[in-house]
Amino acid sequence: MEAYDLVVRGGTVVTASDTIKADIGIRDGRIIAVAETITTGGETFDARGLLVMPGGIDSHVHLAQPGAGGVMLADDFETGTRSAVAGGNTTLIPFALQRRGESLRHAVAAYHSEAEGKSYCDYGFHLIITDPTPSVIGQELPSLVNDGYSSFKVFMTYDDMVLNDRQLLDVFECAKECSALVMVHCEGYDAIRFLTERLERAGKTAPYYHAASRPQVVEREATHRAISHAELIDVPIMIVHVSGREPMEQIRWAQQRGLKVFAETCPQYVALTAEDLKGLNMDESGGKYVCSPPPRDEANWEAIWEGLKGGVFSTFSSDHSPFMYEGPTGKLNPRARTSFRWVPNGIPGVETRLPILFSRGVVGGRISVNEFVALTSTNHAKMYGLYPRKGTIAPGVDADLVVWDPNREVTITQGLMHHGPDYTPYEGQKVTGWPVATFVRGTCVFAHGDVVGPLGHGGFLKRTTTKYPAAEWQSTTRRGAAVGEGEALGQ
Ligand code: DUC
Ligand code: ZN
Ligand code: ZN
Repeated sequence: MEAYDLVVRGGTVVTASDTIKADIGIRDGRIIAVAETITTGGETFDARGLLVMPGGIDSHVHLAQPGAGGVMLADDFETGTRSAVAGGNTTLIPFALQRRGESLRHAVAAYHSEAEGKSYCDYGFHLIITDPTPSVIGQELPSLVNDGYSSFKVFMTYDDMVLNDRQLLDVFECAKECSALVMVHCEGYDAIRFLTERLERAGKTAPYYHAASRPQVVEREATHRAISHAELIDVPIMIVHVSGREPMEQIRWAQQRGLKVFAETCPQYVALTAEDLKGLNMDESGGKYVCSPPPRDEANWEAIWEGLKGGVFSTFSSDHSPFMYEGPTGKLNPRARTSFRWVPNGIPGVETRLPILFSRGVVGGRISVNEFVALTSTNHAKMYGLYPRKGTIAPGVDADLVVWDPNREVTITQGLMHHGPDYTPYEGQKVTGWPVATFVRGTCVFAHGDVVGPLGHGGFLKRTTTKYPAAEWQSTTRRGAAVGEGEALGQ
């Protein structure tokens, strides 16, 4: 028997802390050796001139989820995970959405049957709590946390999902008792409704006004409210999809006070602007960019970079929430043409997350390649109970790797994508840095532009609760090695 099933040879191995030249020996889906030179071995993957990093972990994706008004997402587990591995990801954490009146167990079972046998990469589930009844809070949540669903998301807006302050506090208290992590969508429901109605009365119904109906002040207020509730209960929270300076500054303020407040941001907040929502000429093509919170402007991109560099953000996720553009369930559906309020909220991005951060961040000189790994993989594993099995390169861990060409220049276009929707909001954007191959537990699932399967290779991940004490938690998830500390990579 060969000592290894596969050796990835000659690459530059990058983790959140180190950059070294090494070979990686893999057996039975796990990394067995990381050594200067491995001479024995079965199959070889030649990684000379390339980076070898822990596969991307995207902890914020929506797959096979019903949207408002019964509109379905354009990605199920097959197409969504196909797109994910083509973008260098090896683990996703999508959501199991509880519909009001439904038991959480029932929701979780339904998502398992959507995912089983239909995933190219590994996956866990966060729970979306829309109906925190006494039995959900008292029985279902604690037992589900125990079964490996150790994080839940709550919404401060959306008719069919919003929780009031009392409900938020109940969920926060439950999370504290079971050591779960609560993810919070921070936008104020009443303010959005008020602004939406005012815009509609003035005839301002084009997709562009989606951004005007959800200004940063609405996000800032809700962010502050969520932080206050978390402080009251003394529970860690994760503020998701932070879009600009105002909410970022609230989070930084909370962190400086020692509160256990973590934060996530996404590609749309460093690569799209509200101007994109104008479309070609204030037309419906602006709907392609409708997501919540909306993209802001270039000054706010700089604020997000400040937060990424300064450690305000632990994770960079896609918030992949794909809808078709054309067709009866798309962004252009007949109702959506009457007002921005009916345009399905969300954009695809699981395949372009790594290239956008690498290009604008690492190649752009804003973050180190080690920080890139921390923000796209390691910190997701740490925050959501998968570390060290996932999120790093070391003997004994799962052989989840992305082999990356740091110099490849690509123009993002729909024709390159492997996802379900009929467009990418990043069409025409030029990036430097692109995945060459993706390995999930030692199996090559993507190479040189093609998804090579096997479908069904991905399995469910039972996640633990995060046991780091707050201070250590913050210091281990805030950043990887800073620019200059790692190897320069000749860029
Ligand atoms: N919130 C999300 O987290 N994803 C998509 C849309 C939204 O509002
Ligand atoms: Zn959200
Ligand atoms: Zn989302």
